[in-house]
Amino acid sequence: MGAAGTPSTSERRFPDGFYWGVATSSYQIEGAWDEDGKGPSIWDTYAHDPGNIKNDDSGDVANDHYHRYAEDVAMIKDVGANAYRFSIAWPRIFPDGVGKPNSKGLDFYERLVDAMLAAGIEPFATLYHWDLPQALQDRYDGWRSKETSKAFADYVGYVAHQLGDRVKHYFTINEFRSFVEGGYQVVDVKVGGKTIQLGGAPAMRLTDAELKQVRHHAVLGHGLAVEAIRASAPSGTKVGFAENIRVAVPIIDEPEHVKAAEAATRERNAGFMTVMLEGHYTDEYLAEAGGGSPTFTDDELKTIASPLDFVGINVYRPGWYVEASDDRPGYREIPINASHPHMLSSWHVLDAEVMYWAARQMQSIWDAKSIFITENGCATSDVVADDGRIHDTDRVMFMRAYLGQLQRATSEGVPVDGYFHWSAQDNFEWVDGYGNRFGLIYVDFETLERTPKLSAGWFREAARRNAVV
Ligand code: PNW
Repeated sequence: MGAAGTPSTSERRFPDGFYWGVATSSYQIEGAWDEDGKGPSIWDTYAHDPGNIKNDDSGDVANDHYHRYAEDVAMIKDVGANAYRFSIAWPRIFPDGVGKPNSKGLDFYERLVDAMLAAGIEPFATLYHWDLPQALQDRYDGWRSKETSKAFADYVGYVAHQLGDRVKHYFTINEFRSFVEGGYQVVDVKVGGKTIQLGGAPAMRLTDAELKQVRHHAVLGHGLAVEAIRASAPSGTKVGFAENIRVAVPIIDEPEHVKAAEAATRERNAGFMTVMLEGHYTDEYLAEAGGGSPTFTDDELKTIASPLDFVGINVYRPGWYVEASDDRPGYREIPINASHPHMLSSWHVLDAEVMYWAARQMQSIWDAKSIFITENGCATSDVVADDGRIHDTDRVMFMRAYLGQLQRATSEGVPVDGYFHWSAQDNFEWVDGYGNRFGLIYVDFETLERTPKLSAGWFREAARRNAVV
């Protein structure tokens, strides 16, 4: 507000009705890994195998959110969020992947959703955040088989039918790219004379050609799930995906470079985002040297590109910097400099402008009409200070910068309808265990006590003002 109580002209406001959300996923916070009839997931198996996760951490107990959900919903309300993106653990609902549903598993999500609604928080459910029922891994080799895509749709149809009176927004699958590339093509890297396996569950080592088929089954699972939601949820239910788009950032903001970056983003997301939004694979993708071509039918492509109500993108870092080129394919990649700043995670190259370009390209390449930022956040080296507070100034810097770029996009008419901060609270990280803290709320993993960080206060004020503060 300006001095006279009028909105100041420098206020960087978001559109009215903007959703201010926080996000989590089931395996990373729930714990209760074998309670109330839940079946094992591939992440239970993977984390129980010594050496796979730093310090041999696992999600067995995690944040014990399964039992503390009421406290957690109250804290989400306290940080000022009006939306919460949580994920549903498939093996809680179908312990065996398919067959008879486990009513106790569903009961948990009903309690959680009811608590959110009572607190005035809009539930956004993600239906797959990588915790595949182990039974489907054993039976079908997971997403190597189309049977898994079909089983996914059956599970989704059931959930949408059961929760449809209360949950109006669904994300089918979280980060296709991460679980496909990371899970089905693990790679060895040498670090200090030791060989480290990079990747995660189910830790398969497929060829490039085989990997393309897995990608195809993942996007097919998404399309079948969209159809299942249309068939089983009340009309008005909205659905989209949550993909970690890799974004080409133009090195100069001039039309020729901007166009080159769009071409690069479209091509480099060909196996996921592009086929889901365009209904065909690009010629370049199909012709990639040594990559083979997935087997698919025209009907499957139609399903994969089922119309969506919104698109969700997880935005953390620039994928590449790009400049225009006279040579094919019309763009050239610029390597990221060794001294380029990054956040605590070494992969987390810092450049807030990726937020602007990610949102803008969803509109300019694919004419998206409703966009959600389904994840954005960073790990920082948080400690409880002598005064009992957690001074995560770098997370505040990060949020102000990224949300500033998102506000820039909305002010130019890019239709962004909400933002979900990753994460609501510190949690289990897929490879780093409990060492990497992404939360607005600090969690002491000995006592499970939760404490809002400095950044939680920033978020609350931004949400209250619906503006960058
Ligand atoms: C996301 N990258 O994964 C996941 O959806 C979350 O489950 C996870 O906790 C979070 O990020 C933080 O790690 C990512 O390389 C994986 O740019 C890779 C990247 C970004 C996010």
